[in-house]
Amino acid sequence: MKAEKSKAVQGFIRMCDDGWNAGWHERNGGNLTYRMTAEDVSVCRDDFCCGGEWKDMGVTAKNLADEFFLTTGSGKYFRNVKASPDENIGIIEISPNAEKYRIVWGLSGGGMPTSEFPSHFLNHSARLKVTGGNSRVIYHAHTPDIIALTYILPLTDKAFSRVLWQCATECPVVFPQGVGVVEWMVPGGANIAHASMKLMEKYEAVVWAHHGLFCAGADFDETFGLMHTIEKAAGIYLRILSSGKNIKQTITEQNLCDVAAAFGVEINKENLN
Ligand code: 2HA
Ligand code: ZN
Repeated sequence: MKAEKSKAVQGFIRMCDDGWNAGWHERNGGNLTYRMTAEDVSVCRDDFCCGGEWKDMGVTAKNLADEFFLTTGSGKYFRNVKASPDENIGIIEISPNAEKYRIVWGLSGGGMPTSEFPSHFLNHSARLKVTGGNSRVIYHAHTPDIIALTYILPLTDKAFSRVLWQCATECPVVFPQGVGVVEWMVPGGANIAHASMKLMEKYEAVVWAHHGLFCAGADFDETFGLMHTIEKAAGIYLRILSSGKNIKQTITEQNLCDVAAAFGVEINKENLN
């Protein structure tokens, strides 16, 4: 089968387009990766080209040896993915020692995997470990309302988790662990990748101060939905602040615990008082 027609690639393209339409991907902002299943790979394999050069990733994680990833391209625009998938996204194979990758499909015309691949790679490694292999998607977007909050809230997991949980009743159910926060760092390298990985061992969502948000999930729906839910909560908080009124009532800590219990999830008490 043509890789482009496969369910995995079609789902990936749709998510890129949804992110673009949501307004989270100005210019070449943001990136998406998906760890393919054995079935996804076998469906696409006839269309793979081999003999591509192995290149260093600058990070390693043994539990991702020999995996295949769909990835957006470095410097590529989400806006263009739907019109020309083959140029803007690709499939890469990880080497047996998990230190290198090579392109097996797409990224035509000399493209490379996303500049944030080190962060995606280590985040996948952490999520794979804590979910027993269930987690497959890592998504980074430049979500404006979350970015705005990183200028006015303390850059702590607790401050962000509480504000976001209290902005919509569904929030504690959708991300009961809360969110992690990475202080401002230079993007694109191993340092920010390691800082994110540490938090991804605990959280499905990590805020990068003054930059954006990383979300992880089992599939495209869940991961896009998480990004959407968190960004929407941040937007609600900004509306509250910009109303110029004082907060008269909110979802209390007891309410947060009650809704979590009712929906059978365990809220992370570390992010409560
Ligand atoms: O330009 O989002 O973090 C891609 C990015 C870098
Ligand atoms: Zn970014």
